[in-house]
Amino acid sequence: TKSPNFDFNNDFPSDFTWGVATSSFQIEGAHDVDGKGPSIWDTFCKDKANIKDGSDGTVACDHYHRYREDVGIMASLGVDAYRFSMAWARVQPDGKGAWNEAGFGFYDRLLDELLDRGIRPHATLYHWDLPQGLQDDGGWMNRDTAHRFADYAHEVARRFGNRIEAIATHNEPWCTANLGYGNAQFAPGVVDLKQSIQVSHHLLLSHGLAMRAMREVGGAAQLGIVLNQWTADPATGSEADRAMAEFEYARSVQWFMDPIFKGHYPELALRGHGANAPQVRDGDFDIIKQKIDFLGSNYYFRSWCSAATPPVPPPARHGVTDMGWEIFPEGLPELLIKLKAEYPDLPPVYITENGMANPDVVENGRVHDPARIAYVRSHLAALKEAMDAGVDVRGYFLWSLLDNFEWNSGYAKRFGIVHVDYATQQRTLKDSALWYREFIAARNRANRIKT
Ligand code: GBH
Repeated sequence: TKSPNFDFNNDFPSDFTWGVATSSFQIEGAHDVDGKGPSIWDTFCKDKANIKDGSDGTVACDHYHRYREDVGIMASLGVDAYRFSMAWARVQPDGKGAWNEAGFGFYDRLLDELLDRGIRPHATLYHWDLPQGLQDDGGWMNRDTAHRFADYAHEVARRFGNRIEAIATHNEPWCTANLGYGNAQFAPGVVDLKQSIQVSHHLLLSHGLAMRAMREVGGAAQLGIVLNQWTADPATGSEADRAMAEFEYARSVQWFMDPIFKGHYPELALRGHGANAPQVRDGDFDIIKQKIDFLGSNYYFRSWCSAATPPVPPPARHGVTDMGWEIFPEGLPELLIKLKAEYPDLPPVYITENGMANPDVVENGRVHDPARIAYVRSHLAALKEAMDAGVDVRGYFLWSLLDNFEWNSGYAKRFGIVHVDYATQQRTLKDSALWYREFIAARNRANRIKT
C-alpha cells in the first residue's frame, strides 16, 4: 500500500520507545485450547446481557493462532516495542497449583518471534482475566488471591524475566475494582461499593507481593505497574463541583499512587469512603510501597465533574470518540506535570495506552480514519509539552494494534490501527497505521542524519 501523504515532524528523543498495545482476552481467542482454564471474562460473557452485542472472547482476533502474522505487521510498522498481557489461566488453568507447559509455550513462541524481529516485549501480568478457579474462592475479595498472584508473577519472571524488557503487575487496577466490583460493567459483575474498595486494597497488596517475588528472581526486566489516570476538572467554579473534582482525583489517581509512593491512602478519599474504607493489616503498606522501575500511565480522557442535576456536560471542543469520551489532549501534560510535582520519586513514565474508538470500514482495501490520526497527533504534541516541561517519559504505546474485543462493548467499538474483519480474520492497515509507520520512520531518518 502506498502511504497517504502526511506532514509531520517527529522531534521526540532518538531513543524514545514507539509501541503498540493489546491484551490477552481482547485478542487471543483460543479460550479452551492447549489446556487453558476458563477466566472470569469467559464466564461473564456467557450471560449475553453483560456484553452489548452479545459477543464473547472465544475467537476474538484468533491471535493465538495468528501471532506470527501479527508480529509481522508490527515489524512492517517498524515499532520498537509491543505491550501485551499474559492470560493467567493459560499458564495456570486454576490460578493455583500446576503450571500448564503448553500455555507457557505460546508466550515462549511469541517472545521468540518478537525478539527475532527486533521488537522489545513489554508484558502485563494481569489485564483483567482472572482464572475462574480463583473467583470460585472469592476472587479479589479473597486476600489469598494476592499471594496466588505473587506465585504466578514469580514463575513468569523466572521463565521469561531475561527476555522481557518490562513487566507490569496490573493493568488499571481501578477498573478491576470499580467496574468489576462497583458497577458490574466488567467481570465478575458485582455491585458493591464496599467490596470494590476492599478489592482495590487486595490488588495493591498483590502488586507489592508480586514485585517482591519478581525482585527475588532477579532478571533484567524493569518492573512496574500500569494505572489508568486522568485529571479531574470541575464543570463550574461552584464549591460542589470543586469538591467533587478533588474527591474524584483522590479516589482514582491518588488512591493507587499514594500507597505505592507514600505508603498510605489519601486522607481525603479515606474520609469520603467512611465506613467503606478498606481493612488494612499491619505491614501491608510496607509490602505495597516499593520502588518501581517505571510507571505505566494509560490516558484517554479527563474526568469532568459536575454535581448538578442534570450534570453540566463537558465542552468537548475537540469532539468525542465513538465511546462517547471527550477528546482532551490538554489533560495529558496537565496530569504528568501534576504527578511529577506530587511524587518526587516518580520513576520514568511510559504512556502504556492512548488511542480512540472510531467506526471505520474497509473501502477498496483502504480504511480512512483521519479522526484517529488527529487524536494521536494531538496527544503526542501534548505529550511533548510534558517532556519539555521536564517529565521523564520514555515511550508511547498506541492502543491498539488491532480492532479487538472491547469488553462490555463487544466488537462494536474499534480501537485498532489495523482493521480486523472478524468473519475472515483478515487484517487491513488503516491510514492511522500507515501514518504511525511514517512517523516512526521519520525518527529513524532523523537519527541516521545525526549519527
Ligand atoms: C483501557 O481502559 C483498557 O486497558 C483496554 O483494555 C481498553 O480496551 C481500552 O482502555 C479502551 O477502552 O465512567 O465508570 O463508566 C480504559 C479505561 C474505561 C476507564 C472506561 C474509565 C469509564 C468507566 N477506562 N472507564 S465509568
